[in-house]
Amino acid sequence: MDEIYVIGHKNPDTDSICSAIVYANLKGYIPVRQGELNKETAFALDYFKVPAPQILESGEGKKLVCVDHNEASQMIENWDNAEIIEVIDHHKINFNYGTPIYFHSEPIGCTGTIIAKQNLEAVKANPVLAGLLLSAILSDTVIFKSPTATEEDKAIATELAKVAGIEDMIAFGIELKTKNADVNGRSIEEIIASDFKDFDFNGKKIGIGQIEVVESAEIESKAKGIIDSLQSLKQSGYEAVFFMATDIMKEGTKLFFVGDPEVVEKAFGVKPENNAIYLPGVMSRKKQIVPNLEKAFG
Ligand SMILES: [Mn+2]
Repeated sequence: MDEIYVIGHKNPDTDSICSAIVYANLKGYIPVRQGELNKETAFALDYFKVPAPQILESGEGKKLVCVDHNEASQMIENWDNAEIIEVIDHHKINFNYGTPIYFHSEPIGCTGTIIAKQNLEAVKANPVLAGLLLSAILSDTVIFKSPTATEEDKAIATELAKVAGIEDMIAFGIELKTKNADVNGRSIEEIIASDFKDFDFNGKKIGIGQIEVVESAEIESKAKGIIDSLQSLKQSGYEAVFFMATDIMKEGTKLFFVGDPEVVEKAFGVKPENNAIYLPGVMSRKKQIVPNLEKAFG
């Protein structure tokens, strides 16, 4: 039988990595990744003593299960010469495929929640798998503060925490979330690239990066460098490029951008100043940024 690879999105986050590892483990498939681990994911793997999946450079000729993404712009190179056999995701659906496949999507906080739900007994029998999915859920839901988080995410996470031996799940979540928030020793380009996604809005290529911080003053003091960096990204072929600096304590996002300010004003109803707007209560790229921009650029 051909080997089957489980893969998350480009610039993988904790959900993409941990969901791939767990699903592969449950099914006898091989977990792989697109690109480097971020610090938060590295912490989670280290905590539960799990090795990082190998990097897969190309989908050419491979059988793939895609977790945590379903858009072509976030898929592996040469995915169109791969055979996608299954998708498990919680993002908006932008998927068109020539043959029937398994496609499981739910409007909940984390792919890890879907995998835990579908395989609850097996996951509960394995503290390491439970710990990995718990990490994914705490990460994606920003410790349940994100508007994407549901009661189901919280209930599943609570069960997983017990199995994984994590007594204080919120404290563990804060420890996890602060790993990526540390901007020391990283260039602005690295910070923007570490959680950056490409989107296709009506034929227009849009890039949206995000950092979640626990104290936003430091990142906001780098505004000029951020705009310069977005500008050079834009010149590589984007209609517009955005960078969300999300303060998970204040629960709000400073949205930096280069592109047409009128479109941004139309999208969010706020007049930009110095290539940025502040959006109180906004924490989720998928739920609070992408739909507005897709409409405004449409
Ligand atoms: Mn996810």
